[in-house]
Amino acid sequence: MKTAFITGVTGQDGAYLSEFLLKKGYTVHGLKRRTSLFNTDRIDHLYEDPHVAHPKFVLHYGDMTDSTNLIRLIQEIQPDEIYNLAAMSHVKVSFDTPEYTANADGIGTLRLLEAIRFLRLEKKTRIYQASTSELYGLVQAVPQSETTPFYPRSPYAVAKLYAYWITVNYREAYNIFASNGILFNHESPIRGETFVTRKITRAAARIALGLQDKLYLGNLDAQRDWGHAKDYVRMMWMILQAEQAEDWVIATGKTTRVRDFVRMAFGQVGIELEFQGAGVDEKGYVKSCSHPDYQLETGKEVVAVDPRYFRPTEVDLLIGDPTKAKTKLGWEPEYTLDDLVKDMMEGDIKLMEKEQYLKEGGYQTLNYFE
Ligand code: NDP
Ligand code: GDR
Repeated sequence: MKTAFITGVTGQDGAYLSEFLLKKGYTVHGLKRRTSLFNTDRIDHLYEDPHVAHPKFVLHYGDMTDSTNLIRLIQEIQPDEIYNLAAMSHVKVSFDTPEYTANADGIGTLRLLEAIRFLRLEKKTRIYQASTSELYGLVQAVPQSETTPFYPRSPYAVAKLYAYWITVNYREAYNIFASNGILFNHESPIRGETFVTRKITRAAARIALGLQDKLYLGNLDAQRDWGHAKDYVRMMWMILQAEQAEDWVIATGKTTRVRDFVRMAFGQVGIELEFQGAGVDEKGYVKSCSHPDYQLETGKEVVAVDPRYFRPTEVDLLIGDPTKAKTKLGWEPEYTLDDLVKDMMEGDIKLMEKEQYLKEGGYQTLNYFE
């Protein structure tokens, strides 16, 4: 059976991909960072006691900024497939940490490719690079496909642009099976809490349960092509099983505004929202945007805009064209946006009910939001 090495194994996609590959019989090795608190919540259910003989799921300490660590691990593991999912993946945070983002997301990819070359694994090891729809940035054309020009709009996207092209270059120069998946936004109940969909579903659940009063968001008019992470990790694997290494757009082909995602999520807990407008007033102050008469508690506004969440340069419109993936690899997403919102809301309602229980028992609960 095959052996896979997943960087970013503790993240949303790393967790779903590990589950997927283990079910297929792979031995999965994952790269995790040393942190002062445990960071393995998403993969704890896959954990195997390292003392058993021939464990199928093995974690290794490491970091995308540490070449010698990556070379040593790849030498030891001798993977058939590498999935490079590790990244500082938050677009807004990349404006605060641009140099680190370039190092981890851009040069980190080079480090893996160099390890394959240096260890002479070109014929054995295939590599998947987690590229992104953020590469399209400032709209050049829609829907965005494999041939649409890139125009990155953040330090994150610029770092990922380097990673995209170095992957193509190593494929052409050294004949490495190296493919980019240009994935559009994909979400799930285990999405990071500071990405907009999860921030919304958590807040909708918390507000419905009386744990939080208000949700502050940034640009409500951005449009995203949102899919379910489970559908997208399946495609990562398909990309590495293809006959030849190529680059692939993975998307649903539909786009939705942030404000409409808000409406859908709150609708799941019986809160019908009407938006009065969005943004900040002429002095730059937060402007109310949700209708004050929502059905649970008249007179209370639940969504407002806070400019701290605006980005210095925004990506306004993403809508992908997944025709190539569908026709050449037979990929079809199983989840609709409605299914996704329901899945996320169910997850967060369960989680917040637990929190409510703790709060009623007098225990400290989460009080930090971003
Ligand atoms: P997450 O932010 O959930 O996970 C990122 C993972 O990378 C985490 O395991 C994180 O570790 C790890 N990581 C971050 N920095 C380093 C580092 N320096 N060294 C080693 N590991 C590191 O991202 P997703 O799972 O959502 O996304 C997976 C990949 O796909 C990322 O590269 C992202 O940029 C890309 N992508 C994501 C899309 C999406 O919509 N989700 C769309 C297109 C591309 P830790 O847990 O310790 O923080
Ligand atoms: P994105 O995802 O930047 O597309 O990157 P995110 O969910 O952070 O933002 C989507 C859109 O929502 C707007 N927005 C807010 N965003 C956040 N995070 N918080 C807010 O309060 C808020 N209010 C409005 C944003 O301005 C933006 O327009 C994600 C990441 O997973 C990347 O790693 C990946 O490459 C891309 O998706 C595809």
